[in-house]
Amino acid sequence: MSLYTRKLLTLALIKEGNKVLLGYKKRGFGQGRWNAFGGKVEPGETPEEGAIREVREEACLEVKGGMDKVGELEFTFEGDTVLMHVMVFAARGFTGTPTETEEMRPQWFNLENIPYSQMWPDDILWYPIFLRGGKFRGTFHFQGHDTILSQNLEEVEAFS
Ligand code: 6OG
Repeated sequence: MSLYTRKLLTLALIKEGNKVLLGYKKRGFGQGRWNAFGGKVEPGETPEEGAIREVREEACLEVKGGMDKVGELEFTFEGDTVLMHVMVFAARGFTGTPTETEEMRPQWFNLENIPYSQMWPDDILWYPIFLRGGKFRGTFHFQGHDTILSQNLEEVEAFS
């Protein structure tokens, strides 16, 4: 029996050529950090549908051609019974121009210039796997929002 309450969330990665699109989170969880787009999966939608909706709501882009699942992450925080189960997707394509919303300020970053010091501390560990086309599964246990107390990260061939 798990003592954790699981919450299903998404993270949508948008890469084009040698750039990735990140959003500066203006409010809510992870405020003040650059992150991919995402949020809670709503009742009646699949995680992929949720990720596509979040890209629309937070970056004003329309995903085209669907998304590939590239990662599964689980986050827990010392003293907190919530387990965040984050499904990570990569858009196959998109249309539109990234536009600032109430929640996010989107900006393209060159792959050599990803602002890891202003991102969640787990990102620097798994982005390299994603950027070379790999898939990954990871668990991270945090103290506060800045310190990873324990972690496990593996590259996987596929998700079962
Ligand atoms: P809203 O509360 O905005 O959804 N998220 C994380 N992303 C990264 N890269 N690292 C973490 O390490 C994260 N924890 C949560 C999932 C929160 C958004 O933040 C992501 C969601 O996309 C702890 O609805």
